[in-house]
Amino acid sequence: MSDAMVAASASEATSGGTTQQVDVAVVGAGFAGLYLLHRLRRAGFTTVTLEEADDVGGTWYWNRYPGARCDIQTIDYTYTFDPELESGWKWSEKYATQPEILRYLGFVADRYDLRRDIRFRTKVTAATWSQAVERWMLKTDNGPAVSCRYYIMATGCLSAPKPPEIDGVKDFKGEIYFTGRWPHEEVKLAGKRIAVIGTGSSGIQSIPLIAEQAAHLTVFQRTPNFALPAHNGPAPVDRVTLLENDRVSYREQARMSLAGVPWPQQMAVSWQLSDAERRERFEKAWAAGDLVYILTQLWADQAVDVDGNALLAELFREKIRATVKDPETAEALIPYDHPFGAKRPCLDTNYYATYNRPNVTLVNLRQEPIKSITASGINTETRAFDADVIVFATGFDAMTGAIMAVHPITGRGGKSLSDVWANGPQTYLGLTVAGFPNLFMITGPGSPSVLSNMAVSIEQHVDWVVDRLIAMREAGFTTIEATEMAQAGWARHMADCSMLTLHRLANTWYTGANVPGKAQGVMPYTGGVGPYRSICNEVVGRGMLGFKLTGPNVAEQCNDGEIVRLQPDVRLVLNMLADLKLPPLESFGSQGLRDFVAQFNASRPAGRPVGEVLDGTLPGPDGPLPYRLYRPATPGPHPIVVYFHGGGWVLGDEQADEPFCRDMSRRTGMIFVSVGYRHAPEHRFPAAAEDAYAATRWIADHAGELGGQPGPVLVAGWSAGGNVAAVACQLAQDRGGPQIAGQLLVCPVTDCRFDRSSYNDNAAGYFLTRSLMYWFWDLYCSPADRTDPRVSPLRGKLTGLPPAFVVTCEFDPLRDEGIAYAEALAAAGVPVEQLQARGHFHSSFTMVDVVITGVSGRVQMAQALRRFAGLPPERKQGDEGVRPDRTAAPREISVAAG
Ligand code: N01
Repeated sequence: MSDAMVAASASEATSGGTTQQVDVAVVGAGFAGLYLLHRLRRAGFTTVTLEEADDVGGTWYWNRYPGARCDIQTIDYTYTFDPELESGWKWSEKYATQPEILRYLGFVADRYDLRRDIRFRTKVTAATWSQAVERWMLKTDNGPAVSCRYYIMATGCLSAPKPPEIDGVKDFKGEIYFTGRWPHEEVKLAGKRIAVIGTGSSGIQSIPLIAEQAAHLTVFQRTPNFALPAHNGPAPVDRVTLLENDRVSYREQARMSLAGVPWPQQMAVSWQLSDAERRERFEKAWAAGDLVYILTQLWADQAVDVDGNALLAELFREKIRATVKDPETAEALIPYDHPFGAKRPCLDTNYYATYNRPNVTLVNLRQEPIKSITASGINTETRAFDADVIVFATGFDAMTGAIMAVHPITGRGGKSLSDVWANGPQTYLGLTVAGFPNLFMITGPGSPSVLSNMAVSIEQHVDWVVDRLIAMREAGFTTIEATEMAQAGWARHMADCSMLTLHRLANTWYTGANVPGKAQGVMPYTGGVGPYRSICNEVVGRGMLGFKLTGPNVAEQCNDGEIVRLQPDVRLVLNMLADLKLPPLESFGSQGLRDFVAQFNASRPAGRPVGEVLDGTLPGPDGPLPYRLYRPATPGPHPIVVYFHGGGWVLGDEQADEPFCRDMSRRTGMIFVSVGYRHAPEHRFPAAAEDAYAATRWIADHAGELGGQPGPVLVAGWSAGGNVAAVACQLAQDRGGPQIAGQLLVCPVTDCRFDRSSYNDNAAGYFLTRSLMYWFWDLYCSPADRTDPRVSPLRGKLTGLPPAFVVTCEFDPLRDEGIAYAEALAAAGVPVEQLQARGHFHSSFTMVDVVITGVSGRVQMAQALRRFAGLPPERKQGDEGVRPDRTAAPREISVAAG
């Protein structure tokens, strides 16, 4: 349809009123809307921006309460798209005030002459997609409706203030202010009795300044928050120097970082550091006064592990106790209900010290909830507080509130966005929604947005969207829409990412928990800014994966699929490995590959502390075999697990899977004895199998001497170690002992057939490749021997074997033979549970402390071993924060009849 015809039908649709016709309509003239307008115009799109306020600024237009400042250092919280703009503005402080940021946005608007395309004082009241004309029709409360091909919401994440949900607000006879809608004219607070409700960032920034003016300030706190002193002043010299020495790479590092500020990935984990080292790191962060720094730079497990986090939270609490003189007030101000960072922490100036002032009272609403607001003040359940002014610092209907404020947004087939999002926002990449063609959101739910430096995330989203519109125009496409499959895949990936962090352990606006009745779930993307950017780029690189594109004169294009099927940390590991650009591992030769693996293992943390680690040797069929024993710190005697490492019968030793053995010893409360068996090509089949059997028998016979429980042992192994563990169970049965109480087989080799699907599906790209497996087989076992059950246990006699827990990983060439073994055991009447780990690769479970999403699998493995040993399931290991992934629950395989 030509644009003239579109215009005609669009004006008919507005019952005679004039309709403004544009290519793109943008809602919002804040950080995102201004940059959008600039880029769209430059790209030659006709554009209008609709803005409710009477000037530019967005959040910085509305939030003018005393003390409002940004809490990302201003040299980072700034546009970076134009070097001349960067050199044309100099920030005056480390953290700029709201008036300065607003002046900056005005300066940007002037510089690019943006205001002429902005309709101020204009609210969009409804938006409807017309499939017939392939355009959006926007109704407004001021001036003509707008007909646009593309509708982009740049409405901000924290723009819709939340109603206070307290009875009696309208009865109050004094003055009422909302931090998020602070008046433009001066508010006179001096000498008044002031009540502030709310202690989030807005409350914490404004309370010290209000206290300086008020006759008396009463702060009503429902939940205490962590606040770090900003130490505001000039921008820190070291950061400015870093930026000015190489602006391009500084900005690029920010774009690829976790949170949009260029700090490196922290590698040291809390338990590798002494108390003194941890304290030193904490003090440095406290002095730096930088939220992103303290959120990311102390130790690697601070944001993913409740124990690692608790160490930091406790140091924080000490600071609050040391600052607030009255111990009862101090205790009330200390957060205990959420891990540090799970809820948005705050940046403050004199916040805690303000409670030492004689004119400030803290009311702990956990002890005396607000009953109502009256004509003269606020009544709690136990007291009445008179006030001349009430300040609501009660927050926002975050992330979805401003989008849903345009109501209804009606997509294809008359679907309303509020219905589609009734159970929480569903998006693809946080940018688009299936069923709503040509609608984009900037920093929408499902993107890193509020967990990042917004300036960086906004620029990335704007560039991505405008570049797509340009590419579509060049290719002749006129509509773009996310597919349901892509959107569902993104929801799964979002859920996988949020399993890694501690956000879901807090009641926070990140999850919608602050708004009564709102569907709850972690709304921002928690996988990090850099990974997110690379995913968005990958979508484009893979032919707009997950999008349907149509146009009048071109064939429809739809590469349907899920952009990320790997677990997020697995994806990072595989990307890092891919960046190494290694040749095929088999090309190293056996000794070369052993050296490579040894070097690789030397750089990883050894694993968490256990009670004792002992080295020894045991007699093998052809000489002594080394072993390493891991004893739990709990009182013994403990059951013993005989463990066999992975490495394709060629690589590794009794120390190769040390982090896994330590982790499992702690989780199970059992002794793990990791055995160094002989390797190919020096010792070919059946050396490894015979060693495994001999070691199992010897360890069972000497359990007492090893400090273990006499009686049956358990066996476990990973990969080729899983193979020899399975074989040891069969040999024990054939040869009359020892007794084995259960077997844990993690990604085991079970058969010599290479034609199962997983060998093809996962032939390359997941570290363990098909060609590497072929090489391992060739080194270990001649073709004539391969059907022998001592190397292909799937072909053995399975009836009567010990109960088994078999783990397989989706992206592993060995996946299907593991599944086949579990099914064959079950068919033979062996009790079997099987964990099919979605999104994992061959090494997921042994890369402890790297692949964090492997925790829930190891928890289940430990529970299985304890069940096999007749022990109760309980063993606390500090990662309660990492809840088991319900989608990855093990399945019990029923015993097939006959
Ligand atoms: O809002 P909040 P905010 N009765 O939701 C309490 C950004 N920001 O405006 O925690 C009593 O954080 C509520 O209690 P609880 C920043 O991302 C940035 O302060 O729900 N109390 C909480 O204490 C920030 O996170 C800057 O139990 C009630 C407070 O009100 C986000 O905006 C500055 C209540 C609300 O805190 C939101 O911050 C300011 C009730 N009925 C904000 N309802 C910068 O520096 C709510 N509360 C860039």
